[in-house]
Amino acid sequence: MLEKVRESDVSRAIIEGFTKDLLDHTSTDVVIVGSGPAGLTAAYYLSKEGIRTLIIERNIYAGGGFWQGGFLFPKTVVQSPGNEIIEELGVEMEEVKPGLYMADSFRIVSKLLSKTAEAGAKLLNSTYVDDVIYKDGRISGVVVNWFPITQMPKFITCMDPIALEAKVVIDATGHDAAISTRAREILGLESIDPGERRHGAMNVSEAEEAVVEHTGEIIPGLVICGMAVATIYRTPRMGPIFGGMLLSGRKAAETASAIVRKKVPVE
Ligand code: 48H
Repeated sequence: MLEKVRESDVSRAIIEGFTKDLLDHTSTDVVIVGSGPAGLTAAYYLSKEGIRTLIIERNIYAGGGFWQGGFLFPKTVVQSPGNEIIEELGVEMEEVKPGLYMADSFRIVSKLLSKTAEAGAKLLNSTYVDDVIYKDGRISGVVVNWFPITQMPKFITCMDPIALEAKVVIDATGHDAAISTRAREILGLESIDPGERRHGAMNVSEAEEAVVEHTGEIIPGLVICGMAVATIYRTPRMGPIFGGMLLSGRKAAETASAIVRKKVPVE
């Protein structure tokens, strides 16, 4: 026999639980925008360190492009030393060539998600970041709204967003580089059409090195990582390999942690 439950108790549990999480993060240490491989890896390392971390994802599910390898095939390939991050999660990888590793995408993503949740990070899904807070020369938070409202007819979309403050915002929005693009526009550095392709042609090894190298604090209070780096710095694309995304996410976590703890940022 299943426990008998009152409908209103189910509603109350959802409303109270969600409201508590949101209130806990109206002002937090780090907001990560985007839950692909780079953003999730950053969230995993930050929350493991006890840093209050909120991931914001416009999709209903977290994982971004990490649920598939190339050509919609769900096999994830990484090169060394990216495999060490995956193996640290407890997922064994097959070495397909010296230094090149492969495993089922859903094993990796589900492990990364569960370890990140267990470490204390919170996920605000179906929510998109529309703008940033910019004060005293720093990015100091994000402006958010429900993603479904972007799909509604224009005449009923006059719904104001809310703002969440953070000591550091991480742009992990992938190809869009949505947060860095907006921040650079505010500073008069860039004005581009949304969706414009900005990375270079494919060159796996150069692309992967460049993503990790340029990961860092791009504007005070804003750290960029993952594919967004290739978009902003116009470096080559790497195609369906994820070592650079993972190492970039880890470097973003180190950089954000240093800012939160007011240490010298990672070079
Ligand atoms: C809330 C947003 C917003 C917004 C976007 O695309 P991702 O998987 O990004 P990365 O950088 O972690 O990984 C990139 C990788 O998946 C990839 O595309 C590669 C390696 N390409 C190589 C190539 O040659 O093409 O995840 C980004 C996430 C997604 O889930 C978006 O839904 C989310 O960010 N997002 N969430 N507010 N404004 N913009």
